[in-house]
Amino acid sequence: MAAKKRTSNSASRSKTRNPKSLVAVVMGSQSDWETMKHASDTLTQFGIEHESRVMSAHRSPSLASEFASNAEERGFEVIIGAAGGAAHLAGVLAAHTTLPVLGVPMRSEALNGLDSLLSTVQMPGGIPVASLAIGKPGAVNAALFAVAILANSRPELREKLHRFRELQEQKIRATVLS
Ligand code: RP5
Repeated sequence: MAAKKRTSNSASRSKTRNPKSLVAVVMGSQSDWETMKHASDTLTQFGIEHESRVMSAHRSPSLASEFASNAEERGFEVIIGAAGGAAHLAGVLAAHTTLPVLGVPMRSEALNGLDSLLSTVQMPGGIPVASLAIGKPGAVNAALFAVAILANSRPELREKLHRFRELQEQKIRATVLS
């Protein structure tokens, strides 16, 4: 419980720490942070300023719509939206911005994330959400996808991405099974 509280505070603090954040990591509940911390950690690994926030499409709808409406003006270039159940946060964020929105379905208790996946991926035509995998792999890949988007106009970031892939492959080539 204490760890959860710290997580929430650190997510809130990041808002004030990073006035020039390029990526917003938005999640529907504090309970999503354990998973979405992997997105934040991956962005940090690439040296990308970002802001992690909790806001909900159904529990704080005004906050979610306000945040997405102002995101472009605030300098964000990508929004990652994570939610579990039929919460549909990424779709709601996407409805209020033309920035790319990357959706991460959270693993849910009742349906193991299938509900989250469908509510994120099945966007009706006209308002796109790029949907990633359920849970931690989706969180990591959302961050890597954000890096790839930002790298289109930042050659140094493209270089980091190439290096990341090279190291990843080297690790696999070096794997010895005993
Ligand atoms: C969604 O409901 C959140 O994204 C979370 O994954 C799920 C459960 O939230 P809590 O009841 O744990 O706050 O809105």
